Amino acid sequence: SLDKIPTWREKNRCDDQEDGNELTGGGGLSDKVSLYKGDITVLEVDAIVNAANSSLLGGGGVDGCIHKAAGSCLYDECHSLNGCETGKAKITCGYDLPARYVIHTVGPVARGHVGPTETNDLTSCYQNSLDLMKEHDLKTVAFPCISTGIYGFPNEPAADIALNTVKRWIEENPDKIKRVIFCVFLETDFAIYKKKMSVMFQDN
Ligand code: AR6
Repeated sequence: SLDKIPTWREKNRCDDQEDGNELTGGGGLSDKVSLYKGDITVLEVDAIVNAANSSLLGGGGVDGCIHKAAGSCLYDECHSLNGCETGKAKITCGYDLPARYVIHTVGPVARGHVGPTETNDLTSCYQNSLDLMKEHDLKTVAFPCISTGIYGFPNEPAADIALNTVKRWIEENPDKIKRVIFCVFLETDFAIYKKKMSVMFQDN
């Protein structure tokens, strides 16, 4: 369950104690984020985010894994949603998943190119997903590295957008979310997130 996934602060507890910081637990930004490497479909959270395509009818990558684990009722509900535009998000039940809901968002097709459109669209994916969480009063969420697989968004700038957008959203909505798990699948993304999170979530 979620108790087994440490928050960023818990993971860096030794450093905290050496620095003499108070372990208040629950207040700051680093109490609300986690870095997890593995399959997003096993996570027992209120919602997992799916890196879908505009048809919302499934595909490869994390989308294929989520549909396989959730079962065919997810396809049926997605079929009733009439697709989703790039940067937007729609919510469904989680069906056979341990997660209660799935938030389907459509990342930009970048094919290696990061311009203003790709940047804005990827930012919107994270923002609109978190706005849906708030709207439905959901408190714990896991994000995959949206657009960085089949859609070809370069990993490093994608991680910057994911982390900065989530950080800003939590700061603007301090009571609305309990935990955001950055669920990476590849070792390269794990290393990128770890490095950036160490700088961003040091002592707050
Ligand atoms: N759990 C967590 N992350 C995963 C998993 C998993 N089980 N499987 C793959 N990833 P991608 P995109 C990672 O390609 O780039 C689909 O066909 C993967 O390593 O799934 O947004 C859709 O239908 C990568 O880091 O999504 C769309 O057509 C990340 O998830 C298209 O692909 C995203 O890679 C969307 O492409």
